[in-house]
Amino acid sequence: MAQDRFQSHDYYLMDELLTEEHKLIRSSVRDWVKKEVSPVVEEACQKATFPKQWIKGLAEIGGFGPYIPEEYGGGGLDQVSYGLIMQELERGDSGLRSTASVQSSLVMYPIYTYGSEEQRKKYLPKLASGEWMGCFGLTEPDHGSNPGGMLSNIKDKGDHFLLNGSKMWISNAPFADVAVVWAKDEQGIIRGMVLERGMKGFTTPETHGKWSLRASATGELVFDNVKVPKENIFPNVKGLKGPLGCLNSARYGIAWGAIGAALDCYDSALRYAKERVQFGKPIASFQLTQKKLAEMITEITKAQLLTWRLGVLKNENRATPAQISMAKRNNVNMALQVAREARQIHGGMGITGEYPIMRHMMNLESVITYEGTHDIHLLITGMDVTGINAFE
Ligand code: TGC
Ligand code: FAD
Repeated sequence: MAQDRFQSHDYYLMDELLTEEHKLIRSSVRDWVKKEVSPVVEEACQKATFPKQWIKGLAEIGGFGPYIPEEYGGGGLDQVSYGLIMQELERGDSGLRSTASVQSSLVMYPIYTYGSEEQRKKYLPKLASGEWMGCFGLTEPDHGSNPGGMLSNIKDKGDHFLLNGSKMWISNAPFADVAVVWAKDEQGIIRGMVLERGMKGFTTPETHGKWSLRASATGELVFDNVKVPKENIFPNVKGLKGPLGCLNSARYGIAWGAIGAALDCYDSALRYAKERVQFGKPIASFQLTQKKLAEMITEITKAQLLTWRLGVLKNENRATPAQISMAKRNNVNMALQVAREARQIHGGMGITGEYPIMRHMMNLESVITYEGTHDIHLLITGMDVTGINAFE
């Protein structure tokens, strides 16, 4: 990628709603992304590798467990700070944000929220420092949007459970040291547990051939009679609300993250439109280009307002799952549309790695599907406003 010339855009003076601490956190993450991510991200995507050196940096900037209390190694920050961190990371690359949001919201959050004190003390500090990386296994080959139908199961064997089944499409799986896994017990009740790499019968084959999120490692989790000690089961949650509760937190982070990707595309398109001359004029002087740019910044601004308000509600423990669904769906779709328009503004250059556009666009094709697809979130909103469940 050419030099990272990103400058952020704040059309509605949203910065006035942020504290000095928020702005400091945002600028330190932005600086780190410019210095450590932008110079290597294009090559990492071309080669489909996750740059492992990012782990140390992510830990240093507080990217793992920003809102987990400090006594467990987390940052003790509020939800707006978490959102801003996700925004800046995804400005760099959705795969980078994925790595951080899985670790924070899908691994640390459930251990903190559903785990025993021993589980919290054992895992959280190491996850916060990046010494251990985690993954989250909910999706199965035949159960994606409908995780309640999962087939992975545990059988009580006295002092341990025996786990069988498999998970698919699991971010961070190929290198994860621990996995938060959801499986049904003999009564058909979903239980959560922590697996550790090295447990006999537990393997994590990598998924190859992705055209999207190429800088994020994805894999399967395979459980072949894995002995899971009883102390590894989460004592404080039972049922589908366990994994779905984690998704609230991760989807919230994605709603912010998508704004980062959109801002990067818009910023690049605006600069390119002013610099690129055709028919003797900058292409920014053509009304059709101005329409694209004006609509992009309008949609970004609406998404920023939505997300900021959601952050305030989340800080007050008042954000509902349906409100989070609305923001995830709106903002990811917005970012994808912005990326597509930005690609057009860049002309042929828009398909190259000289600019971040095509990479963001391809990444967002995963983001619009994972953590609940675009249509599933629409149906969650539909259910919320009508009171009628379209899934039944
Ligand atoms: P349903 O009967 O509606 O609900 C079952 C129980 O769960 C409760 N619940 C929630 N609790 C907390 N938060 C939420 N968002 C919740 N939504 C529902 C509900 O109250 C009920 O509780 P209880 O006590 O009555 O038992 O469930 P359903 O089977 O009809 O499914 C509903 C549906 C389709 C909305 C849900 O299953 C869904 O969201 N599907 C999408 C699946 C999904 O998002 N998978 C994501 C996998 S993880 C991932 O993609 C990580 S990508 C990471 C990265 O790289 O960044
Ligand atoms: P399906 O559920 O088969 O859906 C296919 C299509 O049918 C979609 O368009 C969907 O909207 C539609 N559809 C399904 N049901 C309905 C309905 N009732 N009404 C209308 N339309 C419907 N999962 C994890 O557990 N952990 C991870 O870390 C993780 N990381 C991922 C990383 C990547 C790169 C990707 C691509 C996925 C990841 N996932 C992860 C899985 C992800 O959450 C699922 O892909 C997603 O939930 C959709 O499931 P599916 O792919 O099986 O699609």
